[in-house]
Amino acid sequence: MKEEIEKLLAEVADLKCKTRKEVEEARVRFLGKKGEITKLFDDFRAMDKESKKTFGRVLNELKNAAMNKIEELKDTVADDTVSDGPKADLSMPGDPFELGSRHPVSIVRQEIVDIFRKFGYDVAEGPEIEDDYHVFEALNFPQNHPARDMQDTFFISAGHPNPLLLRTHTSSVQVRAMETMKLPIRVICPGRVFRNEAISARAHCIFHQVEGLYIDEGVTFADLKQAILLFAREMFGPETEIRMRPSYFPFTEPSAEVDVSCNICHGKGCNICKGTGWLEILGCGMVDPNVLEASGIDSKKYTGFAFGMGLERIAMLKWRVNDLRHYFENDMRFLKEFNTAVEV
Ligand code: 2NL
Repeated sequence: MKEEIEKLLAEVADLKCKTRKEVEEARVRFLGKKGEITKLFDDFRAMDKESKKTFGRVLNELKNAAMNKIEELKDTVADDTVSDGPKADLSMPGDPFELGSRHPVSIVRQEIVDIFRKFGYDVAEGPEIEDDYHVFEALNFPQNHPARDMQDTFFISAGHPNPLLLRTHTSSVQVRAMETMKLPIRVICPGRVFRNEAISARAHCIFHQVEGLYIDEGVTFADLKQAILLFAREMFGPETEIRMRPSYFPFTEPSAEVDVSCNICHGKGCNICKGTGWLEILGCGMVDPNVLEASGIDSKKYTGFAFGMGLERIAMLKWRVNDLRHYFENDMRFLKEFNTAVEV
């Protein structure tokens, strides 16, 4: 037993391993269930009391020496546990972090709002779920106007004297501005609007508008024309001309539709302006006295103008997109065309 212990002590002290696998093999050889040191312990148990006294301490020293050596070797050898498979290629590029881009409708909205803010307008927003009063009644829509029909408007609580509905224009936000803001009022109201329409290349049941309103003493149609001309030149370039055609809206009198000169063909005729040299961009007019009075504004003292435009239409003209549905489908190939990275 004595020689055996000394031999194993020397072997343990000299033990050298290059890999984890070799360390594990050494552990099994000395300390495993059938290992050499384990076997000595089996013999030890069969010894008489006297011999146990002699060998107990040295045998434990051998076991501790072996355990310490194995732990020590584990720390010094290379970890080859994954060495059989291919090594990771640390020169590979990482997964790219995709930057988002602004939606074209958001880009156009921001541009329009920024221009009117420079002119001194405040930005106002309001609820998408509105009541009949703020969408139709206060805006001088007659009771039998087709927009009040279920065919054109999404009603939420039809049959009620003042039913809830999804707003069909952002004019309701301006009505709320007239009810609450101090005069003079200059507001610009961007927002999402809803109409019960069949979806096509030119129409969608959800779309976006920006409307503007200016009310003060002595505001005239000449002020409206100048505001629209300055806006058009900021938006479409300093060479831009505008023309106004008479139109009709229940909430303005007189009313006009505004065209801007086509900056693609400069009047020569192209398929965007359909050969006319002009592109329709907005509707406007002098706020009807009935509309002012409905919101408690004295129409003898104050006058105002208002205008509204569809953002999808302006974005279609700006980027020459021929189908409105692109703006709603969120196809990454389309959205990536507008690669103005979002600032964070
Ligand atoms: C269009 C035409 C327009 C207005 C909107 C308005 C709002 C108030 C009073 C009077 Cl509170 N008018 N808004 C006026 C004229 C035209 O929009 O073609 N929009 C897409």
